Amino acid sequence: MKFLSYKLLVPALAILAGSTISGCKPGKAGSSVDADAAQKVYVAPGKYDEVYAFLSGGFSGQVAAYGIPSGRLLKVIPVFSQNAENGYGYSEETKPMLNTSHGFVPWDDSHHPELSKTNGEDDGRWLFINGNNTPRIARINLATFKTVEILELPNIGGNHASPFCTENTEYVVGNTRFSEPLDNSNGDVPINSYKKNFKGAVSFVKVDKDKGAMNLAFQLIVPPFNYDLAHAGKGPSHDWIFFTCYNTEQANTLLEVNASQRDKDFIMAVNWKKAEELIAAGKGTKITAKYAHNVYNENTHTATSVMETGTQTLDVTKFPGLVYYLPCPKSPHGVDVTPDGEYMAASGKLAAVIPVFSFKKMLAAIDKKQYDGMIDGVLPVLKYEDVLHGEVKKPGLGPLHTEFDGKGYAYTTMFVSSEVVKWKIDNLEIIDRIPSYYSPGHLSVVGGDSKKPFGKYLLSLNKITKDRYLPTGPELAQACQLIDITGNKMKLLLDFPTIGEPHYAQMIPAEKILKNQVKFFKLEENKNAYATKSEKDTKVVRNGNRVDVYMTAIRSHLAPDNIEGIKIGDEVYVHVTNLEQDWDVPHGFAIKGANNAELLIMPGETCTLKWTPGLVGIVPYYCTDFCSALHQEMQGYFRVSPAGSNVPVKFSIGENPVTQ
Ligand SMILES: [Cu+2]
Repeated sequence: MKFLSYKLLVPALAILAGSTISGCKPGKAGSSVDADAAQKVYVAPGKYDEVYAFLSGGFSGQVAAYGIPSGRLLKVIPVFSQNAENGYGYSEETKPMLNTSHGFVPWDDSHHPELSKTNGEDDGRWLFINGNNTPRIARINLATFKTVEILELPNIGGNHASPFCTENTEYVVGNTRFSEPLDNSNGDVPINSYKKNFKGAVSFVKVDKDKGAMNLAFQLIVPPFNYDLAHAGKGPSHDWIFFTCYNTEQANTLLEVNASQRDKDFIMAVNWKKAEELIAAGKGTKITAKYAHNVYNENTHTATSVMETGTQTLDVTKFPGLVYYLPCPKSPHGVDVTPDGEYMAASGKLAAVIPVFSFKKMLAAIDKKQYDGMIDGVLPVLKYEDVLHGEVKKPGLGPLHTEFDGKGYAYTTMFVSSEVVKWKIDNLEIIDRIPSYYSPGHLSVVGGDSKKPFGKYLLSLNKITKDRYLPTGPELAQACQLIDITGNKMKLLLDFPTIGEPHYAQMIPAEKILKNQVKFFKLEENKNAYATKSEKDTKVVRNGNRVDVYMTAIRSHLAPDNIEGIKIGDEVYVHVTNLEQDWDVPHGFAIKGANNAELLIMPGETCTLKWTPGLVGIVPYYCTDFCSALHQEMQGYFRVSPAGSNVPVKFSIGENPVTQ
């Protein structure tokens, strides 16, 4: 690193950073709301919202579902973090979901929700989301709003460019933010040997078209840049997927400065169809790799975790025609493909323009083989002018991410100048700009990354909310702003706070989700190994110091409700089956002093709480979910005796005690 350049750059970056907080703060924050805004977001009591918004929780590791336009929080869906609200990651059935090659990882960072697509349109079946820290991709079933699969990705660090899906969800991808030595190589190398020993890896995860089941089909080994975001082509560009690359300088320290040296970084265009053909033709190299594959079975209501041992790879330097690089102004964040699949808008967060690339021109440039150089001597870099559709001039400061409304317009967030800018795709003219409070990262238009955007609403996902809400100590809620994009001018409708960081969101018309909703789990289909399908089958079974309690819950009692013969030193597994067969009747379960957690059990489901009693005495347990008028009566007692005591196992409810 040249120290001189560092000194020169720092003041410029400081100015950019400073302007985030004060310089570009739009004045009179609340004044730009139209008189009819309240009417446009008012959803009358008892009425449904028009749109679902799925927001990542960022550092909370979760996803939250909101109703739009009201901004009402509908549900937090636990994914990569244990969740006290429903016992996800605490119950014996769900603990395996958080297993990784590093062991149990109970808290991650979730960034990009991605709806599954059919023919380039959101189909409302699944929502994918990336675990950023310990690299993983999760799949949520939108019929149950439960996380049903988590696949770890080997060979990468920071699964940021993920999980973007191809036009028919053939694949979801994950690309590395932190290039690192491959898992099967000796990673005990000097960090400053970065250029020699570090690699990038792009994961292609195959998605079963009917069941949604994921498996790691192959990885492309690519140069050790930092990869930020991606989007797949559609229509004419169906076979391609595009990734933004920054730190093409390949710096390993002080990236703030050292990764901003070059005037242009790259968009990496990958011909995934060709990669798929090469793998099918046996051209892949199998390498060892350890990664967890966790599946939640919706019949057993139980997750299992399997450790995979290898993956197929293709070294892109050995297969001409797999990847091409498009020069792109400084440190691009988003790369977003227009609904017709013809243009790719990139957003260089340190760039003064928004470059828009032409897919047609890209193919022509590839045909002509007039390159602007090679990476690693073999990977072609195309000429900027040859592939450019044009530049959106003076869009604002810090363009980050673009989505589309299907009417020929694009919307881009400006992080530094805190605004959303609307521009026209064909002539690249700026049509409108609206302040955002403050520092928006991603934005989301309903269906805005699909082939047929629904449009109507735009969410600006904001990092800083100083002065927008009542103060809550040092930590303030991050937030969304809902913007009406039906007219020529954008109109601010609503602010609402979110869980964690609303890093990115996807929005979909509610009808596409509503039609598949599961209202309860059928008891007769419950295949949980410890399910108890009627009260007469409840029991307590001792096997050495393991005690299994087969319990049922129904309004308004737990059966059995008197249990004796538990001893200090026992490991007690309480398997609670909720016998209800109706919508919206969960039961809860809690034991005094249980160190693990509590449970929340859906109708027809079985959940297990592991409890290690610590004190001799009487220990109450009860239902924690207010289920009925006599919810407060829904309780029971354990009797805990000293280790080695002779108190027999005995369990009962009501007038008909049963003993074993
Ligand atoms: Cu209850």
